[in-house]
Amino acid sequence: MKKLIIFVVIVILLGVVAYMFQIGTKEVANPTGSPSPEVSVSPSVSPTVSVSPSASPTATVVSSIKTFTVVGKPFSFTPSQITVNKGDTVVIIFKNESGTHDWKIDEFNSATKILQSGQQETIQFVANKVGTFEYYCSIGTHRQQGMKGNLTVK
Ligand SMILES: [Cu+2]
Repeated sequence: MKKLIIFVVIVILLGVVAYMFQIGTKEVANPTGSPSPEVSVSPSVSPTVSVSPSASPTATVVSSIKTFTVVGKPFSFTPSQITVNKGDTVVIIFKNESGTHDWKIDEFNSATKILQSGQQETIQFVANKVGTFEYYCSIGTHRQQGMKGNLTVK
């Protein structure tokens, strides 16, 4: 009787061990297959976020072009007062109505050629500093006789 009981216990133990071994091999085999494909998807999402900062600077940069037609004659400029904002691009269309003249402003290194009666020339410069600057005709004593004006940059 004792040999039979021991034999039955050994068979049961072997069955339990065999059952646990099967479960153990199944649990090891499963995890390696499924998780890896989900991890590799996420990195492709982030680059689309970095596009937005380039949109805002266009609103803050306000640089305008201010165009003035200045008529020169003995011995005056019309107009004799021009006002712009700092940073503006100033375009001067100088029309010489009578005599020999030019239009010159030292502080912005800008001048027309010497023009004869009836000629005109367009020049431009950037008003990059604040103040009141005199423009004038550099021919003879025309400046002293009144061929001058003021450019005010605010
Ligand atoms: Cu002149």
